[in-house]
Amino acid sequence: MKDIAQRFPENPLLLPKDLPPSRDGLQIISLLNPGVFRFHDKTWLIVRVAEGVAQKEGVLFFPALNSTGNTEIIEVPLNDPDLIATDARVINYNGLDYLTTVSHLRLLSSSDGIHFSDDPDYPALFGKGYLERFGIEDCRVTQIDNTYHLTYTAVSDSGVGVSLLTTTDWQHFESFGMILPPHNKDCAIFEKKVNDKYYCLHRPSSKEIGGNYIWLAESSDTRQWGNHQCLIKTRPGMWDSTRVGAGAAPIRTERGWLEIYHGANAEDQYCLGAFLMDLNDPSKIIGRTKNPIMVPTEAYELSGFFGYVVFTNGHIVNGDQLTIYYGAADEFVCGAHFSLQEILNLLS
Ligand code: MAN
Repeated sequence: MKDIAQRFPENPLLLPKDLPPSRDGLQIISLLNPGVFRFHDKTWLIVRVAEGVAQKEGVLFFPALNSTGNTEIIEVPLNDPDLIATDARVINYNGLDYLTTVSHLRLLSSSDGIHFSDDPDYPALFGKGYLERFGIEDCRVTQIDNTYHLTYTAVSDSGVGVSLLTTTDWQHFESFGMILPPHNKDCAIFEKKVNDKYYCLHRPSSKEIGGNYIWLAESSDTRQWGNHQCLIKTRPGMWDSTRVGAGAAPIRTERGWLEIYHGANAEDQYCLGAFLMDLNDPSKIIGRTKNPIMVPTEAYELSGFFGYVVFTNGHIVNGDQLTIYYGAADEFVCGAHFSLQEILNLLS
């Protein structure tokens, strides 16, 4: 299927081999799903680094942080009847869920938005405490005045939730703990208040009644969220039939708040679409794209750690040009340009 993304010819911008692992005994399996922001006249990525353990025949190794914050390596024979390992991303052992990789977040910067490098002055962020035992993932960055708000997925055996950090200098961080408890992820805070209230999009999930839908919430301080409303649902028979989740902070346009979101179908194929919220009342949806604006088509999107995936949670806006950074095949970091006008014209 043809889409309207203009992919960078330099893609993939980052591959797992481009960075060193955080410690001996681990290997980087994927670099993916970066949050994006401008700081000191540069474009920065806060990249999810997913690390795993080199596998040996007949045995499955997987990492988890222990109570002191160090990585522990768990070993299970592949023929163990209590092991279910059919998804590259998650396993179930003895009735409990684990991840095959543990993620942390690394800061990389670039003057041209294409070539990114790390800087020892800006250290990586690792999961802390029992709610981040299986790592931290998929950080969205929202700048409100001089403060950057980081909403990220905190993963542990207690569940998957959204936690908040703030910073002004990217060297010192203040933690506000888990702001949206399990099961919840894909939280993007709006960059401007609407009618004197902060807003965020988030994605709770329900296994019984309900589904994987995008919700809206309000707050007076970005920490305590209330008045939750269900905004965007999955659409049966379409590319976003099984799950939908917000990308980065909504983009303020003349016509409304434009949100780029991901949608997946029953085959776990991830595409991108867009919807538009009313400028003065974001709970009113005034348009949604019928077809995806981006579909996995390139080799680096079709095969990798988890193929047929394009997933974004970070972008830069410059006039009509929207530059998204995205995770391709859950393994690589890539970039693509869009015209905002072209996306707005596809809403119905
Ligand atoms: C899903 C996938 C994984 C991720 C877990 C926990 O299984 O998105 O990549 O690690 O959720 O968030």
